[in-house]
Amino acid sequence: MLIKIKKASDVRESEVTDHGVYLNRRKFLKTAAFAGAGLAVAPSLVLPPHAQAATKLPGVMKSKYTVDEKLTPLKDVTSYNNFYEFGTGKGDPVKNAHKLKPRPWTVQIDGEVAKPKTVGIDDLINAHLLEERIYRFRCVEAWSMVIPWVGFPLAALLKMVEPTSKGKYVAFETLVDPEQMPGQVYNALDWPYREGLRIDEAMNPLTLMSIGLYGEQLPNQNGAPIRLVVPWKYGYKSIKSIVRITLVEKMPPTTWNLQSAKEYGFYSNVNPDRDHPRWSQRKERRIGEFLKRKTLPFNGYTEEVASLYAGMDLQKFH
Ligand SMILES: Nc1nc2c(c(=O)[nH]1)N[C@H]1C(S)=C(S)[C@@H](COP(=O)(O)O)O[C@H]1N2
Ligand SMILES: [Mo]
Repeated sequence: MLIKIKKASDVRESEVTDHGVYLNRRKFLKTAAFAGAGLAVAPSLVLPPHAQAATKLPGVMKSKYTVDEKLTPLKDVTSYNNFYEFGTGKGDPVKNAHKLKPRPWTVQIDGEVAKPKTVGIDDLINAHLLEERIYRFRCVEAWSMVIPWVGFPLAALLKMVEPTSKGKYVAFETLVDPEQMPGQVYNALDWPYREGLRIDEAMNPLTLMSIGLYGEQLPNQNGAPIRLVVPWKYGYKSIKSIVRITLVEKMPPTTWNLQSAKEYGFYSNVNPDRDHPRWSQRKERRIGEFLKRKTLPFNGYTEEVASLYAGMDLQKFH
């Protein structure tokens, strides 16, 4: 069953008009954010008076990078989670993540870049056009969801800091603070949680920095205030609650690869032809469905990403 990715030409006129208004507003904010002193002068986003909820994100455009599939209910998206900083059980994050304080929050962007920055989360958000993208999300544990994320391409953030020619990989780190993340008292993983991408994977238009889902700010258990979403890779690549993004020359260490290199490679592309040493990856359970579905190569995003791996042995470089 192939998934239809909406082309720009499929977008209805009404959507274009509605979102055009928002687009102009975001453009204005973006221009203002970069005028003169740069991010420091970004105006904070003011909610329109008719906004229904304080957390409802304004100015979000529909994206052409969207799949046309039934959404996983919000309740499942926010109560069946992997976030080991709050415990190793699927129900632990929703119980424990209230301890996380997603504001104030800063993200340090450094390493092989011409313009390193440490930027407040709201300035970072205001500097970008926000899009809603419905992506499939496939956990390495053979379950999947369909989630309407809100965010902006990682490529846009990277352009802002200007990677140098030595910036061949991007490394990400989650917050370390056992007071806010009680699971960090235990050594279930080696903290901070770390992930990494090759620069061309990071620059691919599908690679999203997410700040919300279902039209609202990210719930803590889903990685507030900002997390990565890489829809053609297993879920663990999509690192949550990011505090640092570093451009590096060499392939960076990643948490799950350090834990067990045979089970979790650096690339971690969804691949039904490469079994996890302890279970098959041929099928998956879509949360909320009874029958299993076939897992698709690159999670169904072959057209967009297969060229990144041309000529590579995907069994070896798993
Ligand atoms: N910091 C951090 N990020 C993380 C994890 C984690 O334990 N810690 N778990 C990963 C795994 S295994 C998955 S499947 C997804 C789950 O994202 P969700 O709970 O929003 O569905 O988050 C990923 N990002
Ligand atoms: Mo996962």
